[in-house]
Amino acid sequence: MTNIRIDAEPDAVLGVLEETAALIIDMQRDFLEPGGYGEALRNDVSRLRSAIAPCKVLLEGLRARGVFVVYTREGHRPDLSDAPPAKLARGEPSRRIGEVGAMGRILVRGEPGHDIIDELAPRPGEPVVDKPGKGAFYNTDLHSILEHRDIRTLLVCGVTTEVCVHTTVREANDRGYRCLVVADCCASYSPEFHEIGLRMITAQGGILGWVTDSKRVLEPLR
Ligand code: TIU
Repeated sequence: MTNIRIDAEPDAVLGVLEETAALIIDMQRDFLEPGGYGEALRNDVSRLRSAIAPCKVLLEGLRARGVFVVYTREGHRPDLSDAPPAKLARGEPSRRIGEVGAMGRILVRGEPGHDIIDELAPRPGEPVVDKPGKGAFYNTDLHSILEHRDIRTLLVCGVTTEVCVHTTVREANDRGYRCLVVADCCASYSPEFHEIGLRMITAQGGILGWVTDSKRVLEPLR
């Protein structure tokens, strides 16, 4: 077992490398590329691209040390039977979930837009968890996957900071995981929400978890 110390706010985290996993939330075309769900919700999708390069560097460093990597994707069954009507009803009718966009049907599993962006394609052996909601633990087998590996600490990356990353961190925190949110590997359509979302995690002595960055994660792994 390899003990590691990762510098973070509000304080450093002591963990075990073999009990640490990277959780890459929803780095999908639907959120990061034009013509998908993010754009359908009237967002400037280019704002999320800042997270791509740091995620790439972080993943390369983590993989070199054998750290377990798990990906998630938000999306629904082609018949939309797993999508709550209240979620389906949001947005302009022609650009709602299930409608045909530039990357296939919006936020539907199996469509080009649903896939992870090419820059961060998962490697063989890295599970991809499909989730119907914002939180990665809701109606998925993520908790089992992590428990079977004795994972206790999560390095959380992805989009968007205040939506799926935040919801997942809250769910993980309640399940006993130590969450380190890797700030430069996350992004939001709203820079203000990104900053405030991170502050909400570390407030009150780390009420929901810790915040760090890719450099500080990789430092003890060199
Ligand atoms: N709209 C928005 O900011 N996010 C989502 O709908 N999903 C995720 O964050 N993945």
